[in-house]
Amino acid sequence: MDMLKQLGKETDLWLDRLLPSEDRIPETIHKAMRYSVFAGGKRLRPALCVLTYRFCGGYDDERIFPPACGLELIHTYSLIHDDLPAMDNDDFRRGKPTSHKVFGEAIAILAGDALHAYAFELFANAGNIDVIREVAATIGTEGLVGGQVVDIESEGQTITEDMLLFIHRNKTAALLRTSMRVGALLANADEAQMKAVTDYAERIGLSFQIIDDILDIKGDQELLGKPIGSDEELAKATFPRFYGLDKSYEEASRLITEAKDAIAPFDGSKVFIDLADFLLNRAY
Ligand code: GRG
Repeated sequence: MDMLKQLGKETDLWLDRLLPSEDRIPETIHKAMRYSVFAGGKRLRPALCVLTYRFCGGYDDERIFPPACGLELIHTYSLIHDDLPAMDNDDFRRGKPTSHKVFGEAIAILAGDALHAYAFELFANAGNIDVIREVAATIGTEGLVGGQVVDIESEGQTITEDMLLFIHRNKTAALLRTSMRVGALLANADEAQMKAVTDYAERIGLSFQIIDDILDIKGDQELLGKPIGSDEELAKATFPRFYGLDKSYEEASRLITEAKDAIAPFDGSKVFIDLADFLLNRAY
């Protein structure tokens, strides 16, 4: 999608500007941080943040790109830790060997920790305490960490629909939702905008993880930049495992329709409608 690619390029320029350079001491950790951040990725979270900021009336790139990059740093941190031997034990991510394969486990863990810490510096510099509170809550036990714990504990177990929804909402949808809400908060969105943005984000967020599950079964490894079939190997709690492939896609599609309906009445919503359609039918 052209719009996503363009925003991705702008985000990369900002990330390069913001991250410590590789020759700063200790070089290893700065190399490891940059390695994973610049390994690729769609830059969806910063794009959602910037687009929402503009949708809600914001116009200052200098104000929105640093916290938007902070969201990408949190996301990259979660991927590094997710791939560790103690978690999903994956060797490839974004088309390259994972951080622990290149730098060893200790540096990979620390690279995640350092990205986490630096992201909060960027959020703090945005000068809005609600942003800091919201991102912190999204990462903790009521967000990514909580979702990841249930995800790990449910491996090989009989799953219920409630568990499945809990995992997907917390592990994936929460950060997408917060990415949009950070953009809205920094543009001083009104209540109606905030509600529309939140309703839209929750639905595309859940649908995004359903499509991720489907792609892990029938996606193209080259395009995805990682081997497929790992969910099956670890007997993960996924939508296709619970509902089958066809019903999973139907559910993702239903959520995308609801997301579009939530935002459609607002001026400037076309970009989000196109994005929702792209996310439903994405191949990577
Ligand atoms: C507290 C941040 C934090 C981490 C600890 C490891 C962990 C808890 C949570 C894992 C969360 C996780 C990896 C969720 C998967 C989300 C997902 C669908 C990732 C793929 O996102 P894309 O497709 O990836 O946007 P790219 O590479 O394009 O950025």
